[in-house]
Amino acid sequence: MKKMLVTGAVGQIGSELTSALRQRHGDENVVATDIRMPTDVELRDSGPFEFLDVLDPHHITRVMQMHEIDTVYHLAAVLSATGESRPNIAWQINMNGLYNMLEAARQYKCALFFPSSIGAFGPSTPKDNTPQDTIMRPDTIYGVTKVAGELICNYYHKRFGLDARGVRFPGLISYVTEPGGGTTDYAVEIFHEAIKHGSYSCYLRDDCSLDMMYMPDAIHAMINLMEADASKLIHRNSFNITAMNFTPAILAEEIKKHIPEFTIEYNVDPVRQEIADSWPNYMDDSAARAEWGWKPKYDLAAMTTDMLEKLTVAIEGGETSTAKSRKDR
Ligand code: AKB
Repeated sequence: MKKMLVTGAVGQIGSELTSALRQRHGDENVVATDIRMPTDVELRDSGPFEFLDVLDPHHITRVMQMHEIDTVYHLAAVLSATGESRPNIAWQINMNGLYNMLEAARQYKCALFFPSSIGAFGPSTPKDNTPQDTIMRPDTIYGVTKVAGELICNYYHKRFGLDARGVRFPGLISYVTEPGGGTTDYAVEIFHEAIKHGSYSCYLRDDCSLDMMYMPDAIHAMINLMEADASKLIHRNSFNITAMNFTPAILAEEIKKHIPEFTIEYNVDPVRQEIADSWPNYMDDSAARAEWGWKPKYDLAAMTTDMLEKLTVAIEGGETSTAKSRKDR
């Protein structure tokens, strides 16, 4: 039986991944870790939880040894907008944290999942249909840590035979846990504001095109990639994956199909706009489709319908979105 460890388990991806892995592999076989205590009782009580700082290598190895871990999903990271306001912290957590996890994974012969991002690309990357293998010269600290992360994961695979795999995530949309500190967060905030107030003030330009994905597809992507036949993988770190592509104006039109009175205005934040402008309009994810069968289920229409339905229930029920949506599964 596999024993898994998730870092950043209280975060946007980690909370849903932990729950999905526990359903698949058994509650006791998935160790959730974070520097924050989960407020979601189910996440905290359904399986093992450890306080773990990814900057503490000794504690990491103790936890890995104690739980006999063989697979690590390393999700603890600082996102793009927070990274620009605190570059030093972004470097510490995103680079030193990854290095500590790779070293522990090497020592205990674990497989490791690393989430890269569209942020690994930069202004000189081809913007449309961005190829799998292309120019990667990001000009944000977040992007620098993502490119370096991809390279060091590949290095550990080549040099030490470590089974490191990863994807380049686009913006992720979820009704369970809200993101924090990202450039693509508007695509989640807009749903909360549409339901609560019928209007949204967007910090990106109306025509700013970015790749996006609904969280259930992101969870499947991580699990499927880690379970994929290694002999079929030509690439490892990291695969372009996308599910849909839209601008704030297009998303607002889609929401209006469900909430006709919804209005949007634009109050552009120059820092986040500059970050978004340096990222691809849309990526080519054919390598992921060919090498491990990547295929998303949710397009813009399906995601919007599901998101509005689930989030409305959670908000009207007066529960946190996290607690409510977990019960609904
Ligand atoms: C961010 O906006 O920083 C993240 C990402 C695209 O990596 N959501």
